[in-house]
Amino acid sequence: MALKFISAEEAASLVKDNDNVGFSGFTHAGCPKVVPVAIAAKAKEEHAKGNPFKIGVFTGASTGDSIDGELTRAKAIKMRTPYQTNKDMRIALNNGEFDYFDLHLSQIAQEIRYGFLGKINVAIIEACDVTETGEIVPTSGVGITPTICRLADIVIVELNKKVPTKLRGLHDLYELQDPPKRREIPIYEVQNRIGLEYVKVNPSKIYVVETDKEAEGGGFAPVDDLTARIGNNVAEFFVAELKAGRIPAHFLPIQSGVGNIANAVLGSMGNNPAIPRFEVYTEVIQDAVIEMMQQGNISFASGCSLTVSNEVLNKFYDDLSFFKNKLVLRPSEISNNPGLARRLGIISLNTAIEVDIFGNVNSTHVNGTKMMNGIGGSGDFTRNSYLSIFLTPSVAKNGAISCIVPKVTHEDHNEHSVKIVVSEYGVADLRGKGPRRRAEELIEKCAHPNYRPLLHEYLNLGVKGHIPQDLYSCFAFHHSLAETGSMINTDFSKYKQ
Ligand code: 0RQ
Repeated sequence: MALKFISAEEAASLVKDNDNVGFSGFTHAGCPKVVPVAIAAKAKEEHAKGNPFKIGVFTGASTGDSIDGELTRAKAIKMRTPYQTNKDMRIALNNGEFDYFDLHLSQIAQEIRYGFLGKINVAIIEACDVTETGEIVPTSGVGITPTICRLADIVIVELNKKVPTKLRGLHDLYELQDPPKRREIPIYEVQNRIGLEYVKVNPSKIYVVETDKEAEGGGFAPVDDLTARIGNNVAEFFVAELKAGRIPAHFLPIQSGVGNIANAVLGSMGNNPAIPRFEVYTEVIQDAVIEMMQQGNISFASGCSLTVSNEVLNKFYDDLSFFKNKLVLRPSEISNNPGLARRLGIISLNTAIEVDIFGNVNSTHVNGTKMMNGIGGSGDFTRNSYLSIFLTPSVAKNGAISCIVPKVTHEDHNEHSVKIVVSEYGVADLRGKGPRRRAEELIEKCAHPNYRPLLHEYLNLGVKGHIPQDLYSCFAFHHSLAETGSMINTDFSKYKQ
């Protein structure tokens, strides 16, 4: 069957008010770039005519500005799930302009299949190849592509000519069956392949829009003193764990979160000669992973996306023959699968907004109210990893905020799942310790020295019980920040004792 080629505007006209639209990709990687912009323009036109036009936006994770930024600014969103990092979208969702449903990234595809989130009407997929038989080869990110392609009535393929068709073979696309028919996922080693190189859909529902848009990868900040100190602390911790036999000599697969700190930690691991070559089983493959594969420090990487700068992406495309048997891209329900995290013995590395002295972590909400990005994959991995590690600078906003607090204002990962916390000052090992010993460890090893006396004062307020949490003053740090502009002015004597 001949494929139907249409313009981006014609594709946008296939999307109706109130539709639920699923987008390919994960972070900016693999996301469509021209059809969402055309949908945003259509929304503005409809609004100018006084007509309603808002869609549900379903993705693998965050996206590029062409989706989250453009659709937010066009006021074209009724509901968004599951993760975002866009500045305009963050402001809009915190203003309550649309419903934002944040959930673990491993779960989004199955929650769509279970029918919990409504019907997906249209799927918009960036591809490097599409055939008349309905084989669609994604680009640099997968996300929920197999599920939305299967369930949508219409599949709009953005065929991006900038991405080489020889990418075919990089992906391993596999969709889980739903209970009661689900079987185990036959991945026993990081490099195992279990699915297809493409998504297969009925060609009659495919429309193709040709594009040649560049990827939207912004790049990473160079490693600075702070991120280097955190990275070195992690690397030295790993060396000690190897020596103690708690990490096997051949090491275990690493999951590493997104951002500059995670990128710097991987770099420190690569620079430490006592850490052996290791594998990566993660969701986002960042610049450092690609560089370390070229240097031979990482032997294999499995992820959901190549969340790399454009410069690194182009190098990757140029050197595909080197990477093709060392890297695989999977859907998010496989890359983030809790069962696989347990089976493979993943070591998880994620960044926190704040950590409390008893070991609970806030990854999402500043002051318990303002959404930053979302939980992403941090919960998928933390709860199920061999060893869960959180990274955080000791302070934020030039020291006005301590990232180690008496009580987190929002709890994403609790004391039962968090094993290790690392700041630029050191490594707090929470394993096998009760609440009071955990608190002492976190204060002495991770808190900024300026905040240690205040945190000890809180711990020693004299509260009885297993966790000495003072319900009157547990948010005194945050009150002080709101009232004086800094947590350092906290005065516990103001509260009922
Ligand atoms: O503010 O942007 O104004 O400078 O928060 O903080 O230190 O630059 O760290 O970019 O790695 O983000 C948790 C948000 C950290 C991220 C979070 C302010 C700080 C700065 C950013 P500015 P940093 P990062 C894999 C795993 C959840 C999802 C996840 C995240 C800004 O890592 O979204 O882990 N994690 N996914 O100044 C007020 C505090 C603060 C604070 C930092 N205590 N109070 N502001 N900031 N601490 C990825 C995927 O799932 C796809």
